[in-house]
Amino acid sequence: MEIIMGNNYFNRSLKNLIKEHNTFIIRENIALSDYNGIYTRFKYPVLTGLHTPLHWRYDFNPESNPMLMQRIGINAAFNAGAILLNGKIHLVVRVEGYDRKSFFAVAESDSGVQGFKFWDYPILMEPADEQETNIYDMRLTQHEDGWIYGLFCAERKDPNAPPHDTSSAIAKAGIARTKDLKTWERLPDLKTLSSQQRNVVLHPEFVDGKYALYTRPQDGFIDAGSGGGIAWALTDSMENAEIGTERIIDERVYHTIKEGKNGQGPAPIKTEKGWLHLAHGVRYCAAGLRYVLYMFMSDLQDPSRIIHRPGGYFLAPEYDERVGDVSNVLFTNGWVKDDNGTVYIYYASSDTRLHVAVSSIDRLVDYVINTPEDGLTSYTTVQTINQLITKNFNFINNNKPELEKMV
Ligand code: M1P
Repeated sequence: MEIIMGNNYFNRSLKNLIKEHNTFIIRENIALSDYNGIYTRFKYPVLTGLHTPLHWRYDFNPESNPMLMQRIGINAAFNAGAILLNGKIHLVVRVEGYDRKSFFAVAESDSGVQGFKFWDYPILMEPADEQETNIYDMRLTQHEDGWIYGLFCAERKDPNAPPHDTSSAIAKAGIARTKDLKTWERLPDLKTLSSQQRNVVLHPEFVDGKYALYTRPQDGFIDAGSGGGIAWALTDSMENAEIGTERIIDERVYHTIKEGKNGQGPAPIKTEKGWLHLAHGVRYCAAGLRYVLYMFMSDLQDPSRIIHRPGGYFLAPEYDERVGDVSNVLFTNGWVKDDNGTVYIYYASSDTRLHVAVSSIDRLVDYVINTPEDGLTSYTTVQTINQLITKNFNFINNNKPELEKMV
């Protein structure tokens, strides 16, 4: 290896590196054929750590990097906020370095299913204070006040942890706003009575003249303790956001996909029938925690009132998605509805990579309204299945001639 080093080696390696990276970035994504009528999954993740620009990771100067070695490693690209801006889908991605620090970076694509390209620089988000250590999971809300808000988790070491405890942390809801995803104004963190906050999301419209927040009060950093449901609270201002009592509107429930904890995903989408919500639910199992995605719908006039609760999960990790830095996890904090009613759902698997599933408002509304609720026991589950079987047999018996012509 040493023999071929020098300019030729450097130039050849750089050329190969750039060529391979470009091919990788523009790789065509393939819609998978497994059908449930609800959404379409795709073969490849839309973003991984390897999608980050080479100029974030390599020093391109042969003088200071004659062996063209990677200088800064990017471990993962996952939980992304999403927004349609200037006709393109933009993601504010949680990027994580080899050093375990997360930060935000914008990637954009024309199609929403492939070709996502990061902007030249990641976002240099001003910290709320010197103790802030890590930021992640931004939810973007295009609010009717004219600003795009980014709410995210801002984490710091627990100041009350004993000296030998180097992992206890406090999670707060960080707030920033922008008009173009380029210039960000950091606002004070949300003031709340709860000792920990994650998964805080801003509702896109004023409610009773106030800003409305979906929150997730929790006692511990990982353990929800007495909290752990999706809560609702109002604040007069986002410039000094402060909430009092948080009312749980979607509680965790014994022996369901959200028995451990749950959290609002992206900001809800308004439809004629109600607000569509996407969320994550966490259950306990022998392998640890299992994170899946679920949906619900809330009332148009009172978005804190849930009117439809389809039972079970909407999307769960499968195949390669099951494995990663934190295995058996699907998480979402971004989706986009385009002008045709197509919905692009950005979900991350196992805290490692980001995928897309494509659906439509019509399909999601139908799913939310017509999927049976969780009856909470094995007995009621079988009753529900039996009702569908009986309905199908009645339909078949009543429509035999027509059905025979079809097959
Ligand atoms: O590791 C899985 C997820 O864990 C957290 O979610 P929650 O607050 O519901 O436990 C978040 O840190 C999230 O980023 C992560 O994907």
